[in-house]
Amino acid sequence: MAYQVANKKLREWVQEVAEMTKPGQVYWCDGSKAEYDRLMDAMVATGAAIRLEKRPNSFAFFSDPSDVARVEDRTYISYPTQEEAGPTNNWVAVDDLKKTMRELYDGCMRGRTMYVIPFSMAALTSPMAKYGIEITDSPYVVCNMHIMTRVGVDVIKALGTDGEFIPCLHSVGAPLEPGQKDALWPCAPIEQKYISHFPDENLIWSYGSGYGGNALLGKKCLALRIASAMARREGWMAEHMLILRLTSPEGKRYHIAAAFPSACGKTNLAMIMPTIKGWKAETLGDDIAWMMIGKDGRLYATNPESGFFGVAPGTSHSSNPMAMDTINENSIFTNCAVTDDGDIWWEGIDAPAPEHLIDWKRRDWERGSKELAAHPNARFTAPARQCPIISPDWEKPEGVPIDIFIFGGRRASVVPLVTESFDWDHGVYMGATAGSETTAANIGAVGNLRRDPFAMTPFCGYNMADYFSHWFEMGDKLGKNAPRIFYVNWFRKSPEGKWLWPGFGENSRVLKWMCERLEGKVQGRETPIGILPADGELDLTGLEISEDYLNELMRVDLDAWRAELPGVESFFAKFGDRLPKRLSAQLEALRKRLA
Ligand code: SAT
Ligand code: MN
Repeated sequence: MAYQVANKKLREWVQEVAEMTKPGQVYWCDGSKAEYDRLMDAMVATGAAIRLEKRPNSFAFFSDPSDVARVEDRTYISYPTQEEAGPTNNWVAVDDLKKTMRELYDGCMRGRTMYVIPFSMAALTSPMAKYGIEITDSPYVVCNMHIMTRVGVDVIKALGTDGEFIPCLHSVGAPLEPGQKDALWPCAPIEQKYISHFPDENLIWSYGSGYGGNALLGKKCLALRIASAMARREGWMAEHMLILRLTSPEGKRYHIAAAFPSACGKTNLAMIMPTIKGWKAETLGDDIAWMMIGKDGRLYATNPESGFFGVAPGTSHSSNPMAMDTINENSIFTNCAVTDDGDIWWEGIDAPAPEHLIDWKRRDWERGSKELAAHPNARFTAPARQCPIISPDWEKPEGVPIDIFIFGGRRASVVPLVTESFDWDHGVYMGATAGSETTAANIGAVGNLRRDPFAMTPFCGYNMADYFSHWFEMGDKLGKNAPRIFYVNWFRKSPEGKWLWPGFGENSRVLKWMCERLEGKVQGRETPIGILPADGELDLTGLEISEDYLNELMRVDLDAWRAELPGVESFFAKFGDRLPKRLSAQLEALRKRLA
């Protein structure tokens, strides 16, 4: 151990895990650059990583083709009873799941180094900070955690002798026999993968996957699943939301938190470059928001992460220039293609495909090949501070006061460009019924509509019905200080299948309308589904968009909305008696408005 650990519980837990997993050695991480460099050098030496000549201190990794995304089927929320996990989560009783996993963990780190990573989610000095300790046998995970969280001895110091930490145990599940050659991306077969959460104990056990949210346990596991359960107990919120600051030409600031399912453009919106004159945007977070009611009664948000783990394909100087500038250096690229001159490439990046690439399966790839060079869920890991428009306040301990919540998803039809809720309860209904067509971020069929309440389906650490109640309770506590709630759909298509809305920076036009709603500058138009922009209210200066497209974007198709009601009803029915009455009341009110 390179430093003293005064926390007895931590020392005991690490020892207990080492006895179970039987690693070759135990290494306590200090979060230093030297540590990062050493681990990367070692991974380059084995061939697990490729150093990218074109990007200083940046590396490419390729996962096993069976280990490319979060595995929702293998993700468990474990309580003594299934009722506590609710109908949207996979559940196995605590004792059974622990028994199964203990057998897997037994000796699983043989021949490997067991790394102990002390990390903080949110700035160490933030009243919202939570400290975690991740134990992992993956040096790739250590390096990613260096970027995505605040790793360091300061956490050990802050824990003192008896401070609370969230134990996060991770193993790739691939023990090495003496003399056995290691895989370039070790992992376990799918049926042995378990991403398990024990919210009653604030405990995370992950086994068998080295990829993203399965393995970087500070992210979805801690900052959403465990944190959402803590937040409910403690009266705050842990949400799957980006945070952004918009400043009007008059200098007025608006803070927006927006929830979309994975791979629906959250990172793009978080780094938006407004196309409307005089409006400026700053990024505070792209994936997760922790929010607490401040002394003034408003809701304050902080981003618990310190990096971006963004979807690479489709990211370009036109879709997201700020992300492109963020990943120039000190970045990790996973499942992207690599060029002959040592740069990365993916489908939808600015440059046309070069003649030759190494694809994400480490094979030679030739221009014109029918196969994708980068995996659709290929990712970059980059430090948030490298984002050119990162807000100077992104690490402010108390966070920023939220004015606007946005929900949304990918819908080719039915849902208009933007709708404001009539009030908080209606907004909670909008969040609870949010739906999206599925993407590559989750393993499963792409393109099916699934209800994804608050974009939290894969991330809610307790019964979703109780989570809905928690939203109502937070609204009651916030009262007149509650953020206003909007629903957007950037993805509506024409009958011919063309995008109706240009999206990206042009989305600032929609954000501006929201801010003007807050100021009472625009009246909007009341419809049965909520308040839409009245004619002429959306600032379209300098945008070429046909009247037809605009009408279709703003069209409230009453028949289509009526046709959605039975689906919502059966979705709500899943929650039985636990569904808050206020939510069924919203459904009935909508049904009446549509009649
Ligand atoms: O792999 S992660 O869960 O971290 C990314 C995502 O799906 O949003
Ligand atoms: Mn996400």
